[in-house]
Amino acid sequence: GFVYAPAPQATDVVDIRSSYGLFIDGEFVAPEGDGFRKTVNPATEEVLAEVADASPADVQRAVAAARRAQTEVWGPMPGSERAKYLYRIARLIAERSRELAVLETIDNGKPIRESRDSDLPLVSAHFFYYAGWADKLGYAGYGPDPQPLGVAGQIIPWNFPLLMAAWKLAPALATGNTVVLKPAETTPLTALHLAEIIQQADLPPGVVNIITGAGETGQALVDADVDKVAFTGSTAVGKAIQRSVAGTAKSLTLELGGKAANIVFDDAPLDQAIEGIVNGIFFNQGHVCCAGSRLLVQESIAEPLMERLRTRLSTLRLGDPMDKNTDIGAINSAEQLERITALASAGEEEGATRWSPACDLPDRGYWFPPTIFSDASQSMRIAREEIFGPVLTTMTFRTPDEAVAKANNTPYGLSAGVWTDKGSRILWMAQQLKAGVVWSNTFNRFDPTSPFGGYKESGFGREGGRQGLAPYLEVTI
Ligand code: TXE
Repeated sequence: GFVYAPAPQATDVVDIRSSYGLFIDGEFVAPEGDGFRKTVNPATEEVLAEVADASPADVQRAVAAARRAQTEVWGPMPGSERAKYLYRIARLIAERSRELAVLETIDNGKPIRESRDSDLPLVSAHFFYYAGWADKLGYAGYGPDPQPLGVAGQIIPWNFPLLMAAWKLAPALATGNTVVLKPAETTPLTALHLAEIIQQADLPPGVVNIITGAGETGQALVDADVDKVAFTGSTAVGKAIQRSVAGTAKSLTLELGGKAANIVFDDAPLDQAIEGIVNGIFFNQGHVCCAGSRLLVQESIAEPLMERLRTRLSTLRLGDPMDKNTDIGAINSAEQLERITALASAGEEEGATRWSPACDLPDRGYWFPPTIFSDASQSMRIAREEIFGPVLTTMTFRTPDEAVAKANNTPYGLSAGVWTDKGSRILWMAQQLKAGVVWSNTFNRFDPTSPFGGYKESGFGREGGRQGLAPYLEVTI
């Protein structure tokens, strides 16, 4: 059954300030325009803090600081020295991981078990990994180290706030670029506490600048004097950014939406597959760009598999994200809840069968129950559009060819999952699937050594691994 208890503010673990300025040139400063916006705990709707709204003039101040730091300090610095700073940041994040996990959970709504056991370990691992590259960029032996691009403007979403900051910052800094980073307006707090860590690590002023605000601030950053724009977010905004940088010399990488197929063959290890399906779509309330949001099941096992899946869903606990037993936390914002609700209603209207386990949703906060659609067809909106919530759309297939055709029948191409006992089939499927990541007999597994990124409208460029260095260098290695 489902349990719920009101979320405590947990101020004994993390010291949340009532107001946050912009982190520019190594200091927290007031915004020029005097604008602030509130960030709330989505599980309680309580206001956590007010956060500065950076105006275009603030953005320019941050970019100028980054430019100076890049040309005078960070660019000329030997990679071995840059590595020391990155190792220091990695260690400080690991030391302060409890505080950061709690802060992430109360600003984002994700279960503490996930922020503690998944987000935070991956955040420090990412800095450790790229610290190791900083002094090895000339390894190919063709001469001096490849040069950085210069100043990077980075814009990130709200689903993995600190992890996305790490994915953006670590490779940019390791390669000698400086950064102006804008977190999402509903989840700015962990990036601002990371700014404190950056101060604590004595990073030279201006190497990392963190400016808060909404879409207008992001747009001002894209239009500013930056050499590179790196964006993770919606496909619509990604395309708008692509139009903005067209006709400039700015380099661009985009990590956008997804509609991943999780494909289960009749010879799959079923216990494992059930866990993989649940993890694939309900991890982080389904606010995951690579979520396994389309379940493709081989027809012969569809009925028993759905039966087991429903039984498993009935054991998931939705409620207080700070409770260590919670599996499904809060939806990040009222806007996102509206989007999910509208798409789920469209699924019903288009004739799919909707099912959720019996569950009482808390009175306050933003919540959506784990939901499965069966009898869905490829033309329905729930099979085509990214829902970005705890909603699984199920379809069936008979042959491997049909599974591939259905899996690839989407404008997206970020990830896919294949569940089967046959190694040869896994390899064949991995060749056929048009997706940046193909998991076999697992899902949502991340490691800083593996490149991640999309085909088609899921974007371009890779983050993670050696490939994640290339988008920040003039000459790729
Ligand atoms: O995204 P936005 P939203 C998808 C998901 C979700 C939908 C909408 O389907 O339902 O997008 O989410 C900044 N110029 N994903 O509206 O607006 C914004 O401030 C520059 C998938 O929250 O794309 C934030 O920092 N920047 C995705 C960031 O872009 C702009 C993760 C992302 O917000 C801007 C998030 C502009 N014109 C949503 N407008 C994934 N791939 O993981 C907004 N921003």
